[in-house]
Amino acid sequence: MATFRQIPYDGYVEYPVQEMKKRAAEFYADVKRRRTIRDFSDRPVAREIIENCLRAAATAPNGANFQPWHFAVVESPSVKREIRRSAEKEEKEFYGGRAPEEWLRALEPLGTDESKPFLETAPYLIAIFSESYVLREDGSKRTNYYAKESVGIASGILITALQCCGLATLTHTPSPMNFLNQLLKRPPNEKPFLLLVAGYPAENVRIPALTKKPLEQISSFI
Ligand code: IYR
Repeated sequence: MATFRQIPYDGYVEYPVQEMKKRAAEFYADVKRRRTIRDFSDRPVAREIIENCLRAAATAPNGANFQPWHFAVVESPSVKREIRRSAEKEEKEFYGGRAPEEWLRALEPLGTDESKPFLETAPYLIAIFSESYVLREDGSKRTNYYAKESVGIASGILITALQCCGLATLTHTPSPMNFLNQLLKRPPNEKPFLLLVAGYPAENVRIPALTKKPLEQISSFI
């Protein structure tokens, strides 16, 4: 196989150390304002904003540059309605006993339940699919290495990009979510990874008073 042509890396920007410290502190201050919300406004959002956030997500580092993702962006009210109907059906079973007791107890403090009106209210649902393999013309499968890791990184960038331009998100994982393949006409080599809800928060939205583990607990410098 041919190797890629090597070109100068002219995108790198070096900052003076003081500037780096300032940027790190500012980025943290900004990103820590992100909170998952469960109540969205129906205020429309310009498609161009979503498109650039998707372009940003697709810059993610990924296995062998195979870029194993697909973002199905749902604007259509009727498709949103169908997604809500299918998700609530699965979630009803999940909360009604399919989920292990321990899992349901872990969710209790968050107060989540099977009702998912935000799937219809929010202007955008972005179904993120992970492409675990690609079918070659001869019918054989080419593996996409580290597909889940790659799509996880891309999803993180997408969430941060959306926050950066002033939108709120909800990472929703109806379980199971195979119905998304059928509703969004995605092929069987793509597995639903995350259903990202994006839009403006509803007025007076409330969030749980969560805290994050301190740095000492989540890191070690060796
Ligand atoms: N998929 C369910 C359950 C759920 C699971 C976890 I882990 C959460 O952090 C939140 C919810 C739902 O979306 O309600």
